[in-house]
Amino acid sequence: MHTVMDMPLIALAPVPSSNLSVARAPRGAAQHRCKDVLLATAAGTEHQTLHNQLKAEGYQVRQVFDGHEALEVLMSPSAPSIALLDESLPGLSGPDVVRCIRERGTERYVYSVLLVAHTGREATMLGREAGADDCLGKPVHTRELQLYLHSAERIVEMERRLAEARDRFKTQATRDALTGLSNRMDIMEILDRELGRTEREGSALAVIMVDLDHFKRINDSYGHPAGDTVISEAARRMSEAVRVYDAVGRYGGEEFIVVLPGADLQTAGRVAERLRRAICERSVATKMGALDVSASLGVAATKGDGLLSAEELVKRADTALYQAKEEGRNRVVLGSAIQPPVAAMAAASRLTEVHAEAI
Ligand code: GH3
Ligand code: MG
Ligand code: MG
Repeated sequence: MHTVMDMPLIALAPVPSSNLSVARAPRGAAQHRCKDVLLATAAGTEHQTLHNQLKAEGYQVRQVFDGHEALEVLMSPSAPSIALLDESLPGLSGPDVVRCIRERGTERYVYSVLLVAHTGREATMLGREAGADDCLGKPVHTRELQLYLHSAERIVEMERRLAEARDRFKTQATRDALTGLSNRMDIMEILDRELGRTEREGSALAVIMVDLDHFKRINDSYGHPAGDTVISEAARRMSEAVRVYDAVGRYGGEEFIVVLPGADLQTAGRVAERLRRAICERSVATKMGALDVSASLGVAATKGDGLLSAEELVKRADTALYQAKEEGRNRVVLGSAIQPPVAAMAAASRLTEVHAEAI
């Protein structure tokens, strides 16, 4: 149990009644968050006193004595969210450090307070012009510092919550809730982006459309929840079977689309066969028992010559998929083999041979 004498002096400083609400510590997550602050002062100034005050306030202090070092810390991904910067730092001045981080942009917002010799209008305006959030007069007054830090924490906490909400909305807008894969809009955006790159670089790109076979029967016989389990497991198996730079998305229902940057038709055909096997090689464990599942896949590719749009590529892959269904399901059909039926058969048998040795 602490006695009044054990408490840091900082907590005993008088608070003007009009400032009471400002002085209150921020509520909620901010209180549990690791409090991290950058203290950048010239060596020999009141740095030790400030350091001690910040420690007493519960901050983890990163201390530097040079403007360039301060900039380096603030530009790093693990930068503290609050920075106290002396206006006259060696190397790079406090205002210059702030100007740099505002111009370059930091991963997260850095609330910056300049420690200034004169708090007159001129100095404050210069600080704000550089992008500082506040200016604090030297020598730093204990209680004043405490109040500035609380303001900083409120802003930092608000920014953290906004970033969290933005990430949550982004996930909801781009992910499919059942499988965690990219949703249709997101995978089509990925395809568009990759197609653009393909055309710039003159490289190949392939698309595979995947549709689970007789899926309605699974739903009808074992119920929708069991069907959901099968869809999720098929998604997981496909994700595991592709390279990190390939993208798998849920196109809708029990249909998926896979985007393979750099893959030509033959390569994509081999990947499709690997996916087919990954989906059907083991039954899927559901609450209704182990269920067998298979899929039909259609493949289309472009050489990066700009002749095919994303929609045309998908359409070609879809037509190939339709053909796979027609031919009896649980198989891969290559899109380019579609037009002349004889060539289609030749390609399909070629594919089976290639797979036997390559997969
Ligand atoms: P085919 O081999 O020709 O593809 O036959 P199919 O039965 O798979 O094709 P169809 O398109 O007739 O049926 C797809 C079924 O997928 C119908 C629909 O109820 C079901 N489905 C779509 N979305 C979901 C989902 O999110 N969960 C579950 N459990 N079923 C879904
Ligand atoms: Mg189906
Ligand atoms: Mg379908």
